[in-house]
Amino acid sequence: MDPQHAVKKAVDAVKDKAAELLEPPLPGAPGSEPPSLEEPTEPREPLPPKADQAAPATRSATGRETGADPDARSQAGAFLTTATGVPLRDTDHSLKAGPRGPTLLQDHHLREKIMHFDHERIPERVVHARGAAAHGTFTAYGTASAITHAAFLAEGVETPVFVRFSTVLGSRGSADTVRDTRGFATKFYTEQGTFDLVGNNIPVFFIQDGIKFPDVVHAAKPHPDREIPQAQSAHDTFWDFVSLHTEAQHHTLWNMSDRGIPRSYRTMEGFGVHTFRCVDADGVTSLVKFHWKPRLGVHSLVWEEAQLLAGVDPDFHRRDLADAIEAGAYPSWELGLQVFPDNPEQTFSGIDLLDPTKLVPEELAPVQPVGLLTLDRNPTNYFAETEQVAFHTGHLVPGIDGTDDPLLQARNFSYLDTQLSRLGGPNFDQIPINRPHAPVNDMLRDGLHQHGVHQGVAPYRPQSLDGGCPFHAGGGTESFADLAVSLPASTKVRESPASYDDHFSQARSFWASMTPVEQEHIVAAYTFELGKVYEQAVKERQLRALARIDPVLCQEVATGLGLPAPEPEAPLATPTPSPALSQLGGTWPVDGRMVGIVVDAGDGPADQAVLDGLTAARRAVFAADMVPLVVAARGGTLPDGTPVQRTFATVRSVELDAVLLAGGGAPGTDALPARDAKAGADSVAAVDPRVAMLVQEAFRHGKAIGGWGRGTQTLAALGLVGVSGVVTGDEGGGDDEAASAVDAVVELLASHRVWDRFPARLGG
Ligand code: HDE
Repeated sequence: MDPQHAVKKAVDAVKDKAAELLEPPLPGAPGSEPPSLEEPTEPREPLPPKADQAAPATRSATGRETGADPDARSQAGAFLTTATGVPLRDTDHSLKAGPRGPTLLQDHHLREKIMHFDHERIPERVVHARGAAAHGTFTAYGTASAITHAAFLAEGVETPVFVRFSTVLGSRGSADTVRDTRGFATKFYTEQGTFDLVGNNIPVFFIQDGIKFPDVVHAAKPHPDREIPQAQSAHDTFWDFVSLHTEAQHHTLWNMSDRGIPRSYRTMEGFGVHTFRCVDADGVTSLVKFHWKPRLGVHSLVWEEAQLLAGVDPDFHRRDLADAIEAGAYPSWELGLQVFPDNPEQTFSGIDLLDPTKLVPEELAPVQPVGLLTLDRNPTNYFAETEQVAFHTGHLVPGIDGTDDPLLQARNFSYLDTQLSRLGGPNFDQIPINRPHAPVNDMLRDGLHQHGVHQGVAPYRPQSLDGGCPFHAGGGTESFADLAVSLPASTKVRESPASYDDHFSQARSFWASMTPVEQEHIVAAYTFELGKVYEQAVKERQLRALARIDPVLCQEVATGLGLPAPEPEAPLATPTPSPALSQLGGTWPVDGRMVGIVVDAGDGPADQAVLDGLTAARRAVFAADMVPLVVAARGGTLPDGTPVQRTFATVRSVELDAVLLAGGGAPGTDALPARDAKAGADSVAAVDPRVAMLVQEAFRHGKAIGGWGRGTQTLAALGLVGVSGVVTGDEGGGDDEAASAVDAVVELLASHRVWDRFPARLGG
């Protein structure tokens, strides 16, 4: 290459890099390089994974680092082979007796291909079937060392993790945004073996004893006769159960609150729910509850958004997690502990720590941060990683143990047992995503899908033929010790302690902790769900339960149902509000938020200002670590080459956190009711009806809206100038107007929604 050409190439590369930093690529490309238009015919190696993707660590089936290239496990080589590596010339035609003849039984390639396809499915999880996951790292602050000798919690220790989020009720293909509890399960691959923290985004549970788990799940899953409704609690069997089994009322109230419809997995808290027992290096024990606190704050959808999203983008949470990681907006959470003295009663401030329907308010026991979790890599293969990962509450490490919570005890049995039918045998710990990062030296042998090639002849103890190995580990902090916990003298019974009989006092406190707008949402959620119930008796019975939570809540829901509100059946305890339970009132980072920028620009001279404003707005959105989506009447590119990501036909307000109008949103040529029903909505002259709907929905959902230049005119035509949370620059437009509109929108987004657009009637 001549030197001039080399210099030009280097300068171009620097320019490209600078442009990429200013306008990084939008997430969502399916492959690591753009495909050719024609089918490729030149043989080449498989494409590498995308830059944001990672696979499980390369460990042997027994946990040893293999040093192998991580790609060694994926398909290799340019040419098609059979499952046994025999090169193949053709996979498009079966072997037949003549071109029109019957298929021959001797076609071993056809048989192998179809046999494998026939068995691609495994049973989905009986609960938490729908999930999304990511790889990351947990870095410990060292603050937990005062109460536990767990090595991964010592200062500065970095532990690889895999986290799977999930809904509980829906099937594997159900929508993400349904009203439900969310799973938050973390696998820590520690040097002392694997620790699984298998939690939820709600700190309490429906039942106090694991023996009731099949009951609550049978009640919540679709009705067995018609198998409807999918992924919903708004049906008779769910409300039949929770209204009779009133220990479920506290958890149900959380589900009916905004916690049941999170905005994102990135904006959810996580809770270990049960109380665990930690032990320090001197053998002193403490009782603890685990909390995950999201750096982005706890945010939720509004119900209409959640419902629309279930149709518009059923993968909304899955996409959001993957896109944020791909865009470099890495989600992170602080792990925190509530610590309680390990007293013989196992209570704290009168709260029974073994009752999983109760929480301990943070005002009584503050959450003490002990480390930071950051998710920074997407899986390379959904099935291999997200589907095959197997969590287990019995995966504990030295320094952390369970307690006698009867819900936890049943889980310790269930999570091992369920993998036998889900993953087909007892060797699921040897699947790549489940392999420990600590050396395994067990005496477990054989079984279906055994991957280990064990040496020696004596997998038993005591023995001398293999030199006595494996030996018992020493009694220090490096080995797991079952803690010697004293038990009171007792009698074998099938009953619960008296303290478990209180089903309402904490539900009352939760209601009292909500701000008025959160209370309004709860009223609406109960009214919706019970409104979907067929049997009058079930509705009336649930109203009786609501009367014991709060008479105003009960009255409001009863009014919506057209039923009388019953009186409480027992005196109501005085609630103790816990402000920490409310989601409102703070400001948080806006990383990875989606901002739609509507533009209608032709190639006339007046349009140049619109395009310049758009460029300035996109840059400002990127600079705020958010993702801009350009929305125009048609796909392709704008006159200045800016790519269009959404058209008026494909966009919907629910996929956006804020809407900016860089241009006027003049009607597209396809604004015809016959083409697109949305385009037939009531229109305002000179504004495309779909743009009008986009803005009106965004307004209704309390989202930040901004406009400048012709965008201001559009907002004026829609009657949205001078109203709360709508930022308008002057009608002349310009770069500065655009950038300052983005700044104002960032400020609004920091508190998530424009809350004063939701005036609440309830008094708090
Ligand atoms: Fe689970 N739960 N659970 N659970 N659970 C499962 O395990 C079970 C409970 C939770 O992403 C299953 O591998 C019983 C509480 C999460 O893979 C199963 C009881 C909490 C996940 C099972 C409970 C959870 C599961 C289904 C009552 C919050 C998804 C497939 C005694 C602290 C993990 C599987 C993933 C999954 C049983 C109660 C959280 C059947 C018997 C309480 C996050 O084993």
